Amino acid sequence: MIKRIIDSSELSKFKNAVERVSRIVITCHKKADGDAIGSSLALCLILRKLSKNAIVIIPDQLADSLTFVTKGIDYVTFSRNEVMAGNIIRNTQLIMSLDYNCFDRVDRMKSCIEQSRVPKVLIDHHLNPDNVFDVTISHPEISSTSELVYRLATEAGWLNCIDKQVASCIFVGIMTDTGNLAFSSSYPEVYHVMSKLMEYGIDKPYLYKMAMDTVPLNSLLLQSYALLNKMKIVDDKYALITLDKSDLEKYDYKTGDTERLVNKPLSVKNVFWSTFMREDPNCIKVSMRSEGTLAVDKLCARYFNGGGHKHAAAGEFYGTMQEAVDLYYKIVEQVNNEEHNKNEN
Ligand SMILES: [Mn+2]
Repeated sequence: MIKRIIDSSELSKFKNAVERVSRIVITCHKKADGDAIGSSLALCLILRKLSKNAIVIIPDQLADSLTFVTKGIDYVTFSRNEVMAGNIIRNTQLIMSLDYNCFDRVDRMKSCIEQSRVPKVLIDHHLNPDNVFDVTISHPEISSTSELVYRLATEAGWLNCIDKQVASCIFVGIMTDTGNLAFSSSYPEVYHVMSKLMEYGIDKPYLYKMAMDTVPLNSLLLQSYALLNKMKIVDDKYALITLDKSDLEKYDYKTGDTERLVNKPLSVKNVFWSTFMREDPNCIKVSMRSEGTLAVDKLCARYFNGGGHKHAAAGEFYGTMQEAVDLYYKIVEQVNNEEHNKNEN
């Protein structure tokens, strides 16, 4: 039995908001990951079963590696058709925000959404959601937004709207956000949810292969190059990988090609903090992963205008790669001091 977690007043506000409208726009964060696209499409399909005119609008181009999730499901990419997407947002009656906690995360779609006067619903598992939503279903303790959509459908009495396609989208979202149930974010109930999803006859080996174990050749080569030539292990405990513009060009980098690269150094014995810096067109993109007590969301918030989860976070740095690396070593010093103090106490 899966425990009910959604606050009953938020749940009834959510159901009322849905019942009152026919046109619904579902949005997720830029550079959608498996959870963002999986949860958004799953909820969209559920709402369509409820005879709603629902559509997913993602801020920017979906990574090639995730297009398998969208097979047979229509959605709109804002950056590819701003006029049409803008019109849909202007004409919708309800906007849902999935897998992000503030409108800064939707890129150029932000102003469109902010200008809209229709009710806004948040369904998310990131800490500290902005206080701008009419309905806030925020559960940082839940593994993924996809799991939250499953629970929401269950608690709203919409279980009959879940079919194999919906279950597959949710399954992919949970799988990608929990490292296939390996991370600390997968507590016992996630397994219950996964087993329920399997009852819909999903093709688990296929979804695993596509979501967790398929990369384009250039991505494999870029990541191999990064590990071989651009990774530094600091004090046997921390790892830093940097890729600058010329590295990315050499390997014909496309969005998604460095997916999960930041996790790889953690497989080295004793390494419990991994940082990856990538020179994007307008900033240095910073990703961090950790194990144990080190909270990288705090580091990303404090130093890199970012955030995320305790063990998986990201941010941005405005300056040169060298300046970002210099800042990294200052943070290392500070983390070292904190580790030292902890050991003394
Ligand atoms: Mn997520």
